[in-house]
Amino acid sequence: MARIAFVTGATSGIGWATAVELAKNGYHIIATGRRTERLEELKQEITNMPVYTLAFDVRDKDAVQQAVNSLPEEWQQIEVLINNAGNAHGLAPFQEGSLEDWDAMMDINVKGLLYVSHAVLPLMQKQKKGHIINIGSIAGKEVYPNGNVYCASKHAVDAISKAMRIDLVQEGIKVSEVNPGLVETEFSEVRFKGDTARAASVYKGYQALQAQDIAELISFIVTRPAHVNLAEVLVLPTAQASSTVVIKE
Ligand code: NDP
Ligand code: 8X3
Repeated sequence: MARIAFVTGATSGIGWATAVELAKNGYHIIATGRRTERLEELKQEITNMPVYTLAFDVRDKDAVQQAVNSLPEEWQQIEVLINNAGNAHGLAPFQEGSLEDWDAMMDINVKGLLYVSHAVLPLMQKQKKGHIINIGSIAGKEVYPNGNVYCASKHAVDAISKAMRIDLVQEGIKVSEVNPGLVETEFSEVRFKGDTARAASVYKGYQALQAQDIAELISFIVTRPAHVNLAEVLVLPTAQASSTVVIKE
């Protein structure tokens, strides 16, 4: 029977690399995100396994449910859910924070993850098995200057992951949390609202993690034997020791 992985935020960065890597490991891929042209490009790139695309905004709970309901029968037995869609919006002191940015981070990183999980879970419950991987962050373990609401959103992902693991263990569903440090993706371009020079400076002077590093880690986690759950992993570039300690040339 086909092994199916549902990946949110598959249009770039960690999600894209994870979709490609899981396909290499024999998974049929449900790739999701808002940018339909990117979803088409991903479909072209993954030639070894079937890919089904769903375009929706994770903030829209009705759209999330409709997208999952629209899956053809042969795509409904989802074994792996990668809750990856998310971003930071802004990097400002709390007292200068933008309500729009705060809404975006809480709505996407926290509520979006809840909506997708809520929609996909019944499909796993029917099978009495499944594996949910939530992409948290070092920002869910520490708070750093100006990180305030992004850190809060990732602390929420940390709490939700622990809570899911406790409640879903009786359903035979594994829950894992992957918490990366600095990964060079479109993340900083989004955080700095298209300021590419500022975004590039985040990754200068040291070797940042690449999306592929996280994809390989996720692939390792989902391919462990049935009795093994890698519950939580913190993965950092070698030059990074904490949110605020990064050794740059
Ligand atoms: P990218 O910006 O490259 O990718 C973000 C992905 O999230 C895109 O595919 C985007 O798709 C999707 N997304 C964003 N908003 C929405 C939305 N409203 N609805 C649906 N999809 C959405 O960043 P990364 O790959 O780095 O980020 C992936 C995850 O990793 C995030 O949760 C991030 O917080 C986390 N992370 C990143 C780190 C880093 O340093 N890069 C470190 C630690 C954690 P689209 O725009 O097409 O909708
Ligand atoms: C992304 C890493 O350090 O920008 O979660 O918060 S960081």
